[in-house]
Amino acid sequence: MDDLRQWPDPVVPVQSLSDGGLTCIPEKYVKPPSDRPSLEANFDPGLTMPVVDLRGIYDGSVDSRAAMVAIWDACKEWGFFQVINHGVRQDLVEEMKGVWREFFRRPSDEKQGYANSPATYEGYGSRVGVEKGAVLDWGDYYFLHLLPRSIESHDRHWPARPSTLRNVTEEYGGEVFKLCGALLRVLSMGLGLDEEYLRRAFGGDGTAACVRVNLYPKCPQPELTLGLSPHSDPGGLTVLLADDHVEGLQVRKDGAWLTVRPVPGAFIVNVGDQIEVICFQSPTTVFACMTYVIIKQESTKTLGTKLEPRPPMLLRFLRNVADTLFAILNVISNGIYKSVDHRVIASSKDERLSIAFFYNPGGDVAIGPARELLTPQLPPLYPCITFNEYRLYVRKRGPSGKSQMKSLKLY
Ligand SMILES: O=C(O)CCC(=O)C(=O)O
Repeated sequence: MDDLRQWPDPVVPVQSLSDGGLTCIPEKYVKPPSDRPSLEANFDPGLTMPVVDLRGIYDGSVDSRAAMVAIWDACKEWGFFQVINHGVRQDLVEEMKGVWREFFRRPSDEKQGYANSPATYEGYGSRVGVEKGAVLDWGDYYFLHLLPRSIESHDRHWPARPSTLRNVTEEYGGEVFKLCGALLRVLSMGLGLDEEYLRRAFGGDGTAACVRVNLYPKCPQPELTLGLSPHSDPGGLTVLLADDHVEGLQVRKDGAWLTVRPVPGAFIVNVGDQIEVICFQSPTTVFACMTYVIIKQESTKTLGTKLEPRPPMLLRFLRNVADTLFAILNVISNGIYKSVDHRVIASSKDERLSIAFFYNPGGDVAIGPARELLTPQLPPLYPCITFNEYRLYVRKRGPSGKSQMKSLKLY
């Protein structure tokens, strides 16, 4: 579907369904059995997301090295970590949650005045992706561009009430933006690059930021649906302010979905697709990548001939071996920050609010693997495309996990 002016089906805010006191969710929210969440067995006390104290990073004390190493490890093993002492004032954080809760309590007609379109997503919405007849998620959201100033959402997209919402959101955005700058420096250093590398790659002063405030209303049948389908974040870094009282975020770890327990006062940070693309080919993965590329190329050549539509068994076997090797080495490699699938489960007991801040490359900045991390033997695995092109690609298809990124791979 190429017409991004309007949604393919009428959009009904989930909040209005939930407030209407439904006992069964409408068919279009019911996920196929394989995509439904298991609402138990998702805590593993021995496997908790790393929590990093950033105080040392800011004051340059002896703890800073330990914090940096913890961030690098978390980005490789989890693609996610929580941060405490992150430098964003707690009263501002509380105000941010307060103004947005208040917005979602405004009358339905008022909120509908900000209804969004798939062209830019700015405003009040309830769906992601424009595939007609897609199974929907049990959540509403509000999306705004904050930076650079040249693309900040136009006045008409900003809710007029509560009257402090815009100031609070801009101030909060400015603070979290600084936090992301500090984290990006740490990530650059972990790749052996100069500390401004990733910020420059994102377009320097043209680096972009947007915010998505998610409201997951109470759901009468949370076992049949999801608040937000599995996806990796298309941009650079995400800083999530999760609900203090209601859990819901699940992260895919070693093939299983783990529910995140937010630490009070912490942000949850995750690596987006653009960072994975930039640092994908570190020297430590040369062996895995070369094996993978050569065998994949061979089997693709064979696949392409009319005479032999399927690759011979040996090649298929080798390709499977290469895939497995590649996956194993990815996990243990020193040089990869991963963007990882996550999703949100719905709750029958409580409504949940979360605020995702996205730190992204400038829209027309072309992102591809860092040249510094390539070797002559190693062709890039991802094409170089602008962030706007990538975002459009993702939006047209809707949330579908890491398959978005994998489908772009050159080999
Ligand atoms: O609500 C959450 O916990 C996660 C939100 C999220 O993943 C997103 O907005 O992209």
